[in-house]
Amino acid sequence: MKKLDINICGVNFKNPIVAASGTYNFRESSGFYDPAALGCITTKSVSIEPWPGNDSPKIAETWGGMLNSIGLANRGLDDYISGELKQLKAAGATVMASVVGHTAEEYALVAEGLAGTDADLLELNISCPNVEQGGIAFGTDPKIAAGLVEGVKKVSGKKPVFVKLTPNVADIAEIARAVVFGGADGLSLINTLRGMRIDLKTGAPVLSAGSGGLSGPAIHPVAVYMVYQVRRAVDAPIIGMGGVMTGSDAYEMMLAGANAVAVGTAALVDPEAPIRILAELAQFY
Ligand code: RRO
Repeated sequence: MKKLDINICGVNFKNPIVAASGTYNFRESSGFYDPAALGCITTKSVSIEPWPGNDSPKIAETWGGMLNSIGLANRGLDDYISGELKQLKAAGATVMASVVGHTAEEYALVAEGLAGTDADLLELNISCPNVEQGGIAFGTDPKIAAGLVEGVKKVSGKKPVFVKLTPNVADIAEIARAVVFGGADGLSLINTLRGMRIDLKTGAPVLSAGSGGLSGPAIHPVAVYMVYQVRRAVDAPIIGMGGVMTGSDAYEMMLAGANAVAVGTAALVDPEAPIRILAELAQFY
């Protein structure tokens, strides 16, 4: 296989395929493939204190995808550093730690806590659609988004800081420009699109939280379009994601302007999908 390694903000990625946040879990996923075989593993968003998440049902199926409303369930920063981060680094993986908070100060606290660890990059998740406080509330206003990044960059040391963007805005390029102005080193896009399903028997939403985030092949053309728009707005490296199911989808994302491509929902259908997609992508080079 031709060498596919790339350098993103000074970090070596063995290849351009990345595990998307929230869809990789060391305990389960490492039984299916070696995490060091991918370009990078993005871990589930972590907050300073444990976050319980939403009640079930948290998943609903749709044509061409799924809705989730996990609600940021995670065990907090200390558990992450001594657990999954340590395990992934011991396995030789390149790790992007996804960061979240209820407030801008909480994002900065998590980033500060990660600055001294061997996480390779940070990803600020300002686009989770499933929480009332934090997440998407920071990613839909350019000034608030830029200010949050600025605060994180003051304490994140040498770690490259990516920002994960939401598609639930009128102009994603405007948010991209704002966070790069605030100091972002790179961008990840797109997070999920807000959606809802209704139970025909009860007339009530299927998900306990009401709405959720739509992912999967249904959103792929939206993601390609948004990567294309953002590529024309900023020079920063882009990790493109959204419904990538095959190597062709990944290559299309690269043609739209992504430097690397993350696989999410495909790995929930088939845990080995990222490795298959990598082999398929290699056929294009
Ligand atoms: O945990 C979630 O509900 C979640 C997150 Br943090 C996110 O960024 N995107 C998503 O679809 N779900």
